[in-house]
Amino acid sequence: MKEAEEFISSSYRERDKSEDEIKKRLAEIKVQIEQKGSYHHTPEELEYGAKLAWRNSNRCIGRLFWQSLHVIDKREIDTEEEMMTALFEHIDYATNEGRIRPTITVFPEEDFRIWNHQLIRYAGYETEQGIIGDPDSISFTNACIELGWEPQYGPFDVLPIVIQVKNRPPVFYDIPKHLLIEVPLEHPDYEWFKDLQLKWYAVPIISSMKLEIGGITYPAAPFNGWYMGTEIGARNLADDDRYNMLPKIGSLMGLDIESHASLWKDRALLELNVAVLYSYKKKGVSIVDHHTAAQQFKKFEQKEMEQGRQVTGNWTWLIPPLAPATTHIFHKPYKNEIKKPNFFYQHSPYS
Ligand code: HEM
Ligand code: NRG
Repeated sequence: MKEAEEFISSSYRERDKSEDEIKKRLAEIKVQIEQKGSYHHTPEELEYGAKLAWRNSNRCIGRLFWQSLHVIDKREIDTEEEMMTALFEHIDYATNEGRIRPTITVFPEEDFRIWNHQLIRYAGYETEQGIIGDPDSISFTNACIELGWEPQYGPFDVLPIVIQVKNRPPVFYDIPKHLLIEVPLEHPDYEWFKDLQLKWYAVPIISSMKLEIGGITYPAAPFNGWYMGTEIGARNLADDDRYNMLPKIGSLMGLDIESHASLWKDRALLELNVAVLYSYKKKGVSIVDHHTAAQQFKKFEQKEMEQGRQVTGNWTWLIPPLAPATTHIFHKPYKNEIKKPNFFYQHSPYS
């Protein structure tokens, strides 16, 4: 009730509702809580609550666009098949042939769980010859194999979507090929770059976090925006415990990879990131570079200040992993206070 009160009164006020409406709605919620121990959000409360959860996401640099989030209300679904269909629809709507639309689908408050970290992600296999694919996906990939999914042992195998409904055994579904956009990576100046046969998928759709609004928790509420280039070029393909591509790229660039002081890592990292931005642009898939993203975040800070709200943020996540000190974010502190509604980590349903 206390969480509901906080959410309803502050969000209704922001939406220019009267004190009378707040009172009336809270009385209604009180009855619902007394009768069933919980209450039901109106579609408007859900929509605005999801937007606030994005606005309050301290690790996110993309928050300028919080008001444009497209919220799909799927709280009334009942079966595995319905959930699968809703997830495919999310992928299709959000991908939008490359002109990515920030989208969230909200599933029922209980009994529905998505096992994937992201709806679209590459498998990782631990083999006798070493790791193939994305090392970050190894444990989930093993869970999929145990459920009967057929491993292909390629470097970029798209994992199936695993959903679990009402404590029934989990089921997996392959994402239809026509719904997937992937971007093969090439470099504007280095002909050889495409021969590395690197690629990444178009849309990051986080599906492992829970959405909390006004005391109600939604454990399945996958959301997406578009990528910032560094997520792919400075982390996913670069980290030595991910695809670890820097040594290969540095060598192909003809750099002295034996000497730290040659800054071969920095130069390889830079060209990998150039390739990511160039390739997404060429394929017509939305992406933002970290300088533009930081400028957009600055605009978000200004707009929030104009509204009399203090921007909270997690500096360690907000600074980009490439040239951080070239952005304004690096040079100021952020208060990492957790406001609600928000997205939170939750226990993995497997392992
Ligand atoms: C984190 C960018 C949209 C919620 C992040 C991160 C980046 C980012 C770069 C840090 C990720 C990392 O270091 O792994 C963007 C961009 C968007 C966008 C460019 C384009 C529109 C969204 C949307 C939501 C959202 C639509 C939710 C509705 C979050 C959350 C995190 C995050 C909760 C933290 C994730 C975690 O803790 O693992 N975002 N974002 N973002 N973003 Fe955004
Ligand atoms: N770094 C992760 C994705 C985290 C969220 N990033 C976004 N979110 N851009 C990766 O896959 O590289 N979003 O909702 O757009």
